[in-house]
Amino acid sequence: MAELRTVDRSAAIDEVLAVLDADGGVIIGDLLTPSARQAIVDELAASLDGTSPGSKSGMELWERFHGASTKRFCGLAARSRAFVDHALLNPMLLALADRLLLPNCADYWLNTGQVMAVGPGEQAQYLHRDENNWPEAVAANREITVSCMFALGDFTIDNGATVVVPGSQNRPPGLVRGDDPSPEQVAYATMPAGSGMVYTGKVVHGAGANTTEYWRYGMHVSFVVGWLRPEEASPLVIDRDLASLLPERARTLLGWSSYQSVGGGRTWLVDFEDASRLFT
Ligand SMILES: O=C(O)CCC(=O)C(=O)O
Repeated sequence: MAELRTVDRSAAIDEVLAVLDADGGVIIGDLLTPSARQAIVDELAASLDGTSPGSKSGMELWERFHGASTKRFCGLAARSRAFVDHALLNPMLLALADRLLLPNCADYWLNTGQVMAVGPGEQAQYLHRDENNWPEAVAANREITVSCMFALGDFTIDNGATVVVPGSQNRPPGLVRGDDPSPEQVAYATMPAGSGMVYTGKVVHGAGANTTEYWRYGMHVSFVVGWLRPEEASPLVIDRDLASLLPERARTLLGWSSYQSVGGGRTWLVDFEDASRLFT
């Protein structure tokens, strides 16, 4: 049983990528400043209070995946401007996404921004790989998605810190829906509030069990290559009026611009025009 390695927010991108490459996940200390973290917590407080635990999909697998005692909600850009400024546009996270995803696409966009608050007594989530959302697109040696778990509160082994299987990112592509690693094979994303754990779409991971009486407050942000459909339909939630108030890069990440593929066609157009023209 080990803890994932932590690097400083001021570390060089190559150093962060080297740990990510070796372990499949890397903790970045102080990825959010204390005031940014507090602003996100404050702006999401009403949503957290108003969300009941568990999934209401009626789909057995999805409900097990989401957990009966875990609170989840999306649409974070509509709920919190601090989320946009400090998480969606986080310079370190975007720099890592540039390096991991841009070799495989002309641009990427938000896959989902999601609160994942693991409640007291929650069981461990089954281990999985995020890239399996898009089985048709999975290929060895190609990253299609990258994620960050922001710790909005402290993450400990006891309260459900994310479990990662370092090295599993190098296994051949394939569906993982539950894995049975030995205790020596897993590492935990134990981290103080304000840190973020960046992980690749290939690494096997999942939320740990929460054996405490406290909530583990996490916020997941992931990006996916621009030629794939994201998990969350952001432009259907962040409407045009709200999008018009956001920085241009945030609008693009949220789906309010079009995609020009490398050497191919343009997609996600509005009457043949780039969707970003809606704001000029
Ligand atoms: O909450 C966590 O620590 C991880 C959750 C996760 O991997 C997921 O729901 O996709």
